[in-house]
Amino acid sequence: MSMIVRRLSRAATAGLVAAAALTAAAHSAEAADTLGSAAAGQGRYFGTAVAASHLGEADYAATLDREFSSVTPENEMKWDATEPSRGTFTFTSADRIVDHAQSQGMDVRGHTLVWHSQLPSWVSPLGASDLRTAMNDHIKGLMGHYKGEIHSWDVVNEAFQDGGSGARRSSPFQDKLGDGFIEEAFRTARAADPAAKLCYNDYNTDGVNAKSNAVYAMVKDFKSRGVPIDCVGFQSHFNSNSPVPSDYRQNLQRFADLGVDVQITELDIEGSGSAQAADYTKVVQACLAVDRCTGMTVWGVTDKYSWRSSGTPLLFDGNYDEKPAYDAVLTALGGSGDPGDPGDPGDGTASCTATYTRTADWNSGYNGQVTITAGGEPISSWTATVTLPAQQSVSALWNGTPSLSGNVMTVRPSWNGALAAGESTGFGFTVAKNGSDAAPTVGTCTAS
Ligand code: G2I
Repeated sequence: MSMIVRRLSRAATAGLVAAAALTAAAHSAEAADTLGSAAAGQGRYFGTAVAASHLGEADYAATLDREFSSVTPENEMKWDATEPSRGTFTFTSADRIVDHAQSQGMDVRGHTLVWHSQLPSWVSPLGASDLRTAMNDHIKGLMGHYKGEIHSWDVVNEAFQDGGSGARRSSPFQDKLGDGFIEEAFRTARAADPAAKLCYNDYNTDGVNAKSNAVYAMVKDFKSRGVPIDCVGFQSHFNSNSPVPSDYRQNLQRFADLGVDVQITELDIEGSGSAQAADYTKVVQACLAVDRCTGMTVWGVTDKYSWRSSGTPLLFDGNYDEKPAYDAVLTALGGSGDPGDPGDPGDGTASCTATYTRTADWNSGYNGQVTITAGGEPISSWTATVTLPAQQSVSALWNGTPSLSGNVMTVRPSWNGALAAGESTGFGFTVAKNGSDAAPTVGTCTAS
């Protein structure tokens, strides 16, 4: 019952999703200086893994919203998170991510439907026929809830063993259902959401080796027998023990030549500085060299939340500052790099800053001045907010048009809206202290 309610409410928001996507498209046409917009210029998406628990952190959300055009829930769509007891689906955390992504016009990758890891404890003891039913019900329940909202699903994850054998990995599915479980999962998935691209996803398959050969043989077989598979995901977790393979591009290309899309799904590269940047460049260039490489996803926004906590493998450091690897990726994607941060000259984005000073002071009052300075582009108007301490009140304001709501004063230009890039104007005001000498707070300046 609860699932039916969620499905209806998700369908009801579809119009909003379309509107958000349009907004994002308009943004990307203006500024090719973010990962998402630069990748869009190459006909690709640029995504990141996201954890619902970090969305409330302002810098995390700001970096995510500014830079990325696709998100993958890092853990929230896994079996243990979505069906902790049989037949009872919980989508709260996954919905948070999907709703956030849609509000920003981002696409969503689904990760993952059938995997030996992060399984709830009720799955493994099931007998073969029950397990088959449970697997198909899980796929239908999860894909049904997000029908039409996920661009690509990792239908089966990591079903092959590491090492030289090319054999399937032991798992409840493999051990009880045999090789056919993968095919069955893909057929069930196609029926559950015909619009989603259905992917097989794995690691250590990034170069040509015994494991990738085994996946290659499976995909070739699926294509020849009409088993519905649309893409192969290459996780691409790299470090000094597992460097970017020299035949990465060739490997992506041979899969693409089978008639599937390829995607880089969980990219991270341990290291720092120019060496890490050079490795990221190789990966991006490999994807761009393969027509059917439709997009890339890094496995997290910031080093501080990476699953590889000590490896600093991502594009933003713990302070959300762009690393050399970020600049390398942006450049490889054909983006403008520096100077191209928001507010830099030539970025096409109207911006401004507001700074406050007290210009006069006496026992019962003071005069304040807010200086408004345009960013790297000319602006036609600006808005700034000034929040006064509770006791204080404004008795006069000049060179601006105020509107008051409680103690928050929103100020727009009177005659001084249009500013050249870098040019300043300002407004002044007189405040009655009413016993409080505290300073007002000036909010973010917005420009158009
Ligand atoms: O291991 C890296 C990735 C390999 N490919 C499949 C991915 O799904 C996998 O992601 C990682 C997540 O990044 C981790 O965040 O999968 C791990 C589990 O296999 C995730 O770690 C788990 C911790 O082990 C749990 O202790 C924790 O409760 O994350 C959970 C949720 O925070």
